[in-house]
Amino acid sequence: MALAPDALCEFDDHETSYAIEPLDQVPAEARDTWQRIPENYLHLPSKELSERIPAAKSKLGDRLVILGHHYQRDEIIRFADFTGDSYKLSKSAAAQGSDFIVFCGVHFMAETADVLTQDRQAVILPNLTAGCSMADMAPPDQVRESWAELQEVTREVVPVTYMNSAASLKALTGDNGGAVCTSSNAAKIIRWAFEHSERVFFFPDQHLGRNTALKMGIPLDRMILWDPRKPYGGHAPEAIRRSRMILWKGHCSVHTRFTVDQIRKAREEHAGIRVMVHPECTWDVVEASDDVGSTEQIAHAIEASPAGSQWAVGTEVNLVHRLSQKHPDKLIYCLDPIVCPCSTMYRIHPSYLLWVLEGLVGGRVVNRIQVAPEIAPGARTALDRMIEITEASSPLRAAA
Ligand code: CIZ
Repeated sequence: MALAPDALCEFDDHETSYAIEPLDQVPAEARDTWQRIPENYLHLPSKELSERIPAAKSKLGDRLVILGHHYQRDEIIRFADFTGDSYKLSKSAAAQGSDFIVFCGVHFMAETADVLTQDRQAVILPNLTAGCSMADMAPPDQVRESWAELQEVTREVVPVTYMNSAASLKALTGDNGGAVCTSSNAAKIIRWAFEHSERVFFFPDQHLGRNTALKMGIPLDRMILWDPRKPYGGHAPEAIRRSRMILWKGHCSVHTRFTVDQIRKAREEHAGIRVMVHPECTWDVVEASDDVGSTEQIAHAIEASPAGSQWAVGTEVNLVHRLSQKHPDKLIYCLDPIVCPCSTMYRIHPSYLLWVLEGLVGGRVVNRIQVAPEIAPGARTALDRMIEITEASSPLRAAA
C-alpha cells in the first residue's frame, strides 16, 4: 500500500501529538513524490539537523532570511525569522533586503515573494514539490479559456484570484483590472471589485468566495459555480448575466474535511467552547461556527482570549497544535480528530532546509523560484492592488 506523507502523523483526539520522522524513515513510496535530494541528507538524526541548520544560518548572517508559513511544522517554524499567513509573509518578503529568501511554504508563496522582491534577491523553496492541490485545480490554460468565454457573454466582470494560485493567473488578474486576495482580506478585495463591476470571477477556491460574498449580503441564487470542464462553465448566457459571483470549482482538501457534526460534538463535550473555522471550509460549517478567520486571525483571536477559554479550531493542524502548546492555560484543539497536516506543506522537511542552506554556504543557489519576466509585471500589478486596497482600509490607517 502506498503511504501518503500524512500517514506519518499519530493523532490522539484532543491530545494532538505527532512524531516527525527522520527523512530516511519516511516511507519510500511517500518520498518518491518529493524532490530528490543528495543521499547524505536523508539519514540525518534530528539532533544533527538542529545543530547544522543554525550553524548554516549564522554563517549566512543577514544575507539570509527564512520565512515560515503558519502551516509549517514546528521543526521548521523554530528556524524561521518571520512567521505568518501569506499576506503577512508577502509583505515581509517585500521588506527584506537580504540576498537569499528561503520560503518555507509552497510554490505559489515563493512565486509571490519573487515578484515582490528585487531581481538581485534569490527566493528559494526548499522542496520544489511543495505545492497546493487547490491552486492546481485552476490550471492556467483552463482559467484563460474560461475568462475568454466569460468575455464573450459579458464585459461587466472583474477577476479576483486567491493568493493560492499560479503567478500566471495573478498576471491574468492584474492585466484585466483585478486583484489578488488572501483569506484575511478577501472581504475588502471583493468589496473593491464590486465598486468596479457588477460581477466578480473568483478563483480557485469556491468556498472562500462563497463565504465572503454571503457575508456581504450577496444571495446564493446570484452565485454560480463555474465548472471549467463544461462549455461556459455549465451555464446559459442569461444565468451568467444574472450572476454577481462566479465561483471557480476548486477547494482545499484539508478545510473541506471539517463538518457540522464535529462542531455539534465539540459543543456537547465542552460547554461554552468557541468554534472558529477558516473561510476555506464549506458554508454550512462556517454558518455553524462562532467565528471565521484566516490563520493570522485565528491566532490573534486565541491570543486575545482570557485564560481558561476553550477553542475548537477548523484549520491546518500544525498551527492548531502550536497554538495549544503556546497557550497551556486554554483548551485548544483541532475540530477534526483525525485530520492530518496539509500533505504538500509537509514536504518542507528539515533535511530539505539544511540542504538548501548548506548549498548557499557553499556558494550554490539551489531551488531558486523565478517568475518569467513576461508574467511578473501583471502579477505585480495584482499584488500591489491587493496591498494598496488592504492597507488603505486598515483600521490603523483610518485612525491616523
Ligand atoms: O493566506 C494564507 O496564508 C493561507 C493560505 C491561509 C491563511 O489563512 O493564512
